[in-house]
Amino acid sequence: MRKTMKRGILILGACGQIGTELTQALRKRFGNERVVASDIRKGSGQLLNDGPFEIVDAMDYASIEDVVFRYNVDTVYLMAAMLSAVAEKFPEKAWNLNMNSLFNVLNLAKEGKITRVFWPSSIAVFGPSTPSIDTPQVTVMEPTTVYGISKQTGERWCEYYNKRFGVDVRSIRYPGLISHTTEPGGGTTDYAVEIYHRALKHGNYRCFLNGGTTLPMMFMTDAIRATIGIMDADPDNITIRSSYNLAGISFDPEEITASIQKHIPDFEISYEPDFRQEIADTWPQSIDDSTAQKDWGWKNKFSLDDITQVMLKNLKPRYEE
Ligand code: AKB
Repeated sequence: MRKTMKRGILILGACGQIGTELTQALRKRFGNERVVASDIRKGSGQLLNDGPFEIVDAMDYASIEDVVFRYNVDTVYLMAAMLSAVAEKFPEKAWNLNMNSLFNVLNLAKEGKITRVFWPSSIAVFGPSTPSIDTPQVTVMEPTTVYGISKQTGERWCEYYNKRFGVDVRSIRYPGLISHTTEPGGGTTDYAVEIYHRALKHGNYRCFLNGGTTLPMMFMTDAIRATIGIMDADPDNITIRSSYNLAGISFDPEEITASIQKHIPDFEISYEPDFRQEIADTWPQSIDDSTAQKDWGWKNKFSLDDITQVMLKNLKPRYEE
């Protein structure tokens, strides 16, 4: 009997906040050799040592195509992007990166060189005119940030490539993500990671958002499970080809402070909102993800107190003398 070689999986932007943990999870599941990590520059030792790593610029079609051929890749996770806060500083750069990388991957799929694409969207696709509590899957979307505009546009292109060319592209609108393994990369929700580091290192934190700014958030373990879950789903069950709403938990800086104070009673927070407050004010407070639940069985697991416990336990050794 002829043995068919298992095809490769490529992660573009593997050294980023989601990419790092996604690469580890996919390697654990499919074997180190099948999962090719790539980024515009070399990342951590583990990503390089555990399996194949390639320098790839996600804006360069030819360099992605080359890796796709060399590793017989059939699935691409496009995790390279410029997030909300940095994108406001470099609007054109953000637009070029976020859109060109998506076109490259969608076109590879359209040309039959790969068969499946995962592309991350975000709660940033929503704007001030969107209902902010239990934001529905289909609703008004008038994003006011560069990042949000690029994600909203990307969603439309994903849907278009699926309907017009049959591209199997799947996507999630990630909320703010919290992880002790990887640092966030220039987003508006980054405070929810910084706060744990500061609590352990200094016992206080000056927050760049106001105390009552409620935003949708999620622990990285749940986000990775969601990413793998949507890619595992039967294509017939994926009824949304733009991007799925994904709910985790919702909290504001005061609530995360209270959660940390259960472990570090003296921890103090102060507020000095900057330009990121304006971005946060346009985003939803909570998300209705019933379509993801129905279509591919999504359910969040980690509560705020669960996250706090895991974050403090895992970060503590770093700050102990
Ligand atoms: C950001 O804050 O820009 C990101 C996001 C919500 O997509 N974490």
